[in-house]
Amino acid sequence: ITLDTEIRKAIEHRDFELYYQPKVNIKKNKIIGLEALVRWKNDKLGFVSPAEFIPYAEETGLIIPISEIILEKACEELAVLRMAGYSKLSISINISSIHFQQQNFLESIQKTLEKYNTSAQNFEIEVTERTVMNSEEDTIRKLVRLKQLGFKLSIDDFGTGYSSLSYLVRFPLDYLKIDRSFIHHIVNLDDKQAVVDAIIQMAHRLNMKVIAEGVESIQQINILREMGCDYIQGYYFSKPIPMDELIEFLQLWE
Ligand code: G
Ligand code: G
Ligand code: NA
Ligand code: MN
Repeated sequence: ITLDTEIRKAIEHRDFELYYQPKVNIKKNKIIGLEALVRWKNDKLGFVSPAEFIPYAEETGLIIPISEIILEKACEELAVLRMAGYSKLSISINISSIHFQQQNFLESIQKTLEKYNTSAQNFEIEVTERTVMNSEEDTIRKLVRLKQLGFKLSIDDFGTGYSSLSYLVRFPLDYLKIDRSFIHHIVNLDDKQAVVDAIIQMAHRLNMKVIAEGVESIQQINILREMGCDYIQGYYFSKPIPMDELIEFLQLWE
């Protein structure tokens, strides 16, 4: 009950923030984009993890106004990033399956882009396996439309759901993100290594670029580089941080 009251207040006050985590091209040692991750700090509850409040927001439908706030803040902070001189970096947004399945999902997203006078080329959309497993026709239609608008598309947390690569080939996806549970043991466990290697090779055959999530050590990077993984995301480079800190991070990186 407290959570419900507090979330509604937070929506009213647009009290959600975005933190950003860089994605690094390991062949070129270059930052190519940022993933936006929502953060909520509440007076009474402290930092509430999105792992906690997003599922609740999905159950109650509050995810719709929250998603709206997230997208608007991403547009506002994209302008900050561009002002700081970073003209090419894209921002990835995680889209909840509940939001994705809304009938007016495409219209609402386009309206927000127009409101901020920005284009889809600046953004990537991350959907989970769970999202694309629902109602195939509608999913394909929406993903194709998002691609036509200019968004890049990622399948997130790959390996944790029920999809297979042969299934994914029907969707117009640009990136496959290998879930961090596979990356975690990649240094010690040969079977994890074999799975990650196989995912990378198959994704490449299907013309997708591969992003490894949750990378925390140089040993993991070396193995992933050898396997031909394209991009890395994880604490090894940076935790998710607010946009002002991220801009400082980018300046130090160069
Ligand atoms: O960033 P963190 O590890 O705390 O995120 C926990 C979970 O919340 C992850 O599954 C992540 O995908 C999800 N999450 C984080 N930010 C967002 C967001 O902006 N939108 C949605 N739909 N999910 C998010
Ligand atoms: O579900 P999704 O992949 O969007 O969730 C991303 C979450 O993973 C973020 O909340 C972020 O805080 C977390 N994360 C990012 N990098 C690392 C990492 O290197 N290690 C761990 N354990 N978590 C990470
Ligand atoms: Na994600
Ligand atoms: Mn993920």
